[in-house]
Amino acid sequence: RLDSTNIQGDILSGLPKKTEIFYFFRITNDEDFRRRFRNFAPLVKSVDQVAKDRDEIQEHKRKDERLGTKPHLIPLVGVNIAFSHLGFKELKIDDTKLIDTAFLRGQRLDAANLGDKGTGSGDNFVPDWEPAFKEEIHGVILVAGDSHTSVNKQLWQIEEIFGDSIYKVTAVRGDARPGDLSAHEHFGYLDGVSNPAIIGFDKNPLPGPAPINPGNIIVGQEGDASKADRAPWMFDGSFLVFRYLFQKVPEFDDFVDKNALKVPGLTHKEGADLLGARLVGRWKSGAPIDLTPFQDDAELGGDPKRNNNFSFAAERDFQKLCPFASHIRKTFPRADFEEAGIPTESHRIMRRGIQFGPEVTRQEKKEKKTMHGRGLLFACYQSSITNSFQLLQQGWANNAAFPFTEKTPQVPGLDAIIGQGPGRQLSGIDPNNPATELVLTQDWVIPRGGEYFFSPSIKSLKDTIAL
Ligand code: N7H
Repeated sequence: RLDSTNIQGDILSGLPKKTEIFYFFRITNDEDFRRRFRNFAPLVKSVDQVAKDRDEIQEHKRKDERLGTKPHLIPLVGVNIAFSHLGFKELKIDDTKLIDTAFLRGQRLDAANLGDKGTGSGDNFVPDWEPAFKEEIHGVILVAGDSHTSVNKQLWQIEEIFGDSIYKVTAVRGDARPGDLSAHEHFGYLDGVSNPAIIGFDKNPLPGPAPINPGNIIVGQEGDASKADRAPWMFDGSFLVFRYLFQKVPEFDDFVDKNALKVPGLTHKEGADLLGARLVGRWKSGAPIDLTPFQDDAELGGDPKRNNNFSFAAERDFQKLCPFASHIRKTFPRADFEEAGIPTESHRIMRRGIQFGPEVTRQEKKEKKTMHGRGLLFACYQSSITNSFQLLQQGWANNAAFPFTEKTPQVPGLDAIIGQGPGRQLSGIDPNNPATELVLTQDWVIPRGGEYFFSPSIKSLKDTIAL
């Protein structure tokens, strides 16, 4: 059984959030930092505490409904922390048994592998990132909550605890989108639908992909391929990948409009929506096109008992229902793998991102051009970055030949949303002519920074990090 009091809350429960700050810091004085850390550690919420917070939120929601009062959020914050390889080095903590080569090199040196744009080559490659993310970053503090007021207040307290022992490299704030769009990302699609259920943690997994062994997400647990090699302090931790991803929303909308699929019986707008759905693999409502290929079904999209219960099994080696290179099929190919006898569980990730930036303005819509930065603060947890995030981005999304199909000569193409590199095109977009390739005329997701971190257990925060 997992010890939910020992694992940081964001990893398995997801910190409840309407807003979240990722606060990137450098340690300026390691001894001072470790002494002060004793006062910081009690602020860090475990999976168990976050689950209780979620129960409290539900209880308030029910009460509002019972009394007929206007729904309101209760003031609530959650804090988590993670360190980069350079952070552990600064603290003189030996992290070599974390083994992961991507983590040990850091994301800046991995940017070229991920397909990020930049100049130079090899270890001299300089990604086209925000300047702060090209600096040395030792750790990230996550502060999530119901409102800017709660989160800011908590952050001030944290800054006071650490004083001069840390230097703020940068802080980025994410905010859920307003009103009914709060669970949708900026292109408009429902997000946070599909995350792996964990054996020994999720008591009532929803219908969908089989629950996975905890060690695919949590280091040292059953299913962690490097379990035998880890040092004891690494147990119950998890690698956190952060990516600062900007989205070109008016440009995406314009492309989808100009290339609307022409299907008898569908209006131009419906043809455009169908194209968008085939790029993502889901309709904006969240309904998977594997289950409802030609029209949206909002009820299905919003029903957690049905909206993840599909596997592409009906069309392994075919892409009439869902293109191979649609974002969700590329990043989790389900039966494309499993029917070939290849387990996918070691490549799953637990996604915990949040949107940032304002809604698209009237002027941006009119000019079909992004004028304000917006996108996704992408965050995900796993027990191996090389086998999960890095492989998903480099080996799958950016690889035109993936998934490796046996019976069709059609080349899948690049992931329509996050695929990077030359040859941004994909097949399977026109259900009636799946071999026809659609050229994606520009990138809609632009990486502008990131880092690889390790989020230690609650016990290790107290015994290994704090003095
Ligand atoms: Fe993706 N999008 O709006 O198109 N993603 N994603 N993602 N993503 C998913 O299933 C999106 C990114 C995964 O289990 C949905 O919750 C955008 C990166 C995985 O079926 C939508 C960005 C990586 C899944 C989006 C972005 C992934 C997934 C459907 C960047 C990893 C689950 C909703 C700005 C390298 C697949 C859902 C499954 C789902 C979008 C980034 C991976 C709508 C806009 C960088 C594994």
